[in-house]
Amino acid sequence: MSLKHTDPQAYALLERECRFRAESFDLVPSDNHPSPSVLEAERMYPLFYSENDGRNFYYPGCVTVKEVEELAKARALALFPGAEHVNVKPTDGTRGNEAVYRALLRNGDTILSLGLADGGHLSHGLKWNYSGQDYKIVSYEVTSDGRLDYDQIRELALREKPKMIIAGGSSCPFQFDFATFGAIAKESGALLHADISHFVGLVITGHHPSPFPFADSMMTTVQKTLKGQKGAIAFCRASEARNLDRSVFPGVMAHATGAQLLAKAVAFAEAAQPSFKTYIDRVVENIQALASEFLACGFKLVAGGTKTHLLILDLRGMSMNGKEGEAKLEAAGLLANKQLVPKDPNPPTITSGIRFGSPAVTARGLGPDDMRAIARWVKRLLLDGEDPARVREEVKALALRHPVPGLGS
Ligand code: DSN
Repeated sequence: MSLKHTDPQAYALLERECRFRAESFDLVPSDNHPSPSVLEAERMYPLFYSENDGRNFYYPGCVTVKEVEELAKARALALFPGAEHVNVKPTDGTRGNEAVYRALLRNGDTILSLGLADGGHLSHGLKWNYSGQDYKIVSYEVTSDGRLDYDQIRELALREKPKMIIAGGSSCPFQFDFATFGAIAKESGALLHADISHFVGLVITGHHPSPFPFADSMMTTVQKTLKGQKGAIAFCRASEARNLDRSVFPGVMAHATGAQLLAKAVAFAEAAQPSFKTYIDRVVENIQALASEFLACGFKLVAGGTKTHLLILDLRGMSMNGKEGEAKLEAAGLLANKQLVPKDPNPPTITSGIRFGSPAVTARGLGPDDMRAIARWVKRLLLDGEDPARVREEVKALALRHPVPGLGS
């Protein structure tokens, strides 16, 4: 019996979600569509407990899953030349960062990280997150034109003497110069931690500098530009391997399922293929096309453009805030999220920006011409005040020509 017959109510929700996704475009830069092989690996692998700390297993029947984990580890390390040790178990990025901090820091230590309003992540020191509660956070900021100021970062590091500097964030149209971060960390006696969750695919394919050999630790999620299922992986130096493994289990989490580990292993193998490079080349080409067309339409962009897979419309000075803009776009089937801009006068629930990314639409086969069409739809909705219902029909027509991988048409 299929779900349709055993639980029609749940099935109706599933069907509605799939239809909505098929008829819309997901431009949230942290979203992506894993390949059918990744989805199959996660769906088919049997569910059972296999808790372990890398040496000791606490359940029977773990011979094969142990090999799955080793395969995922070997494939993850192969993606990042210079990396020394990886733990492939973290279930999400916030947990992955927590495991790294607990392995390398003590409560009360100082962390220097990018502020949330400037593109940082909540696990880099938000006061309502464990990171902001267990550590003393000092923030570096971006300049008013949306760029990193390495003189300011160096000055803060030398003055505050942090135990760790974090390079990375979730809303960064600029790149991280890890060599410079490494030099600052060395000079100030800090560890360097890289959170490359957003731009990991660009690192693997040479579109963004690698954190290695400069970083002491690194964390990335797997579901963003890496195109895997939800999850994370954390890296450290070989000398800290045991610390990190124990910090993951039993430190901050219990069980990573075999399904999660196998899906990661499959995604890592795919990311090593030439086709992944072709995909990321297209992600970059597509975001550049979107950026140019937005500028031609009269929009302002944070940092003036982008060197990654995402961009941020700066709505300051316009009649609409980020929240209102997001709602208009959603009504037309264009999913892009409200986003704080540097020195934003609005709170995170309102914002003055909208963040767009190209990973998911590129996975559906869209190209630069389609990105330019998307920019023009956004102009009609946000600048010309056109009724979203009219744009919705055009969006739907294009979306249905580009099925979501794994969902069929
Ligand atoms: N929530 C993710 C994002 O949207 O960037 C980061 O974890």
